[in-house]
Amino acid sequence: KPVTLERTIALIKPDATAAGKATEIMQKIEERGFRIVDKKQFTMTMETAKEFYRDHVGKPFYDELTQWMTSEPIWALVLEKDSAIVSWREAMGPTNSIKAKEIAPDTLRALYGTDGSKNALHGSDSPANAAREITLIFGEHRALPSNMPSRVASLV
Ligand code: DGI
Repeated sequence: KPVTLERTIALIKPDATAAGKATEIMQKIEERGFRIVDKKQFTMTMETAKEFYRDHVGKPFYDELTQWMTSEPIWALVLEKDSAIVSWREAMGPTNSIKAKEIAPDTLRALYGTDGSKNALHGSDSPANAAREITLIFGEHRALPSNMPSRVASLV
């Protein structure tokens, strides 16, 4: 089956960032075959958090999630790899870090996550959301892999 070079976004959330784990996590990301195309540490504004998590408006955990994600510095990374979107979600493991520790102990949420809501890492869940999230945090120029014709054309 042919593979496609993709980009996705990873966020190292407040729990893992405050615990001083960002550098170690970036090493593990590279060990797992991802190229870190760009990275930055910043504190997310509530305006950005509301756009980032717009698919979750109205869910019971939405207010707690957006408050937490804007409360402390985080890291954002643009990751590139063949099938990066699915591959990064597999590397993170289950959403609930307690469950991850039980059923997928070698995943990054098992290793670095706190609980069912504070789970150390974010990864985009679809190509459309990967492009939307990268554009929101880094700008449109980071959204597409460097080998894509549309990007090459835009640089001519
Ligand atoms: O794509 P994921 O991050 O794995 O999960 P998601 O997009 O469904 O949810 C976004 C984040 O919201 C997730 O990383 C942690 C939090 N969350 C998701 N489901 C629940 C939750 N938090 C609580 N407290 N309870 C939930 O059921």
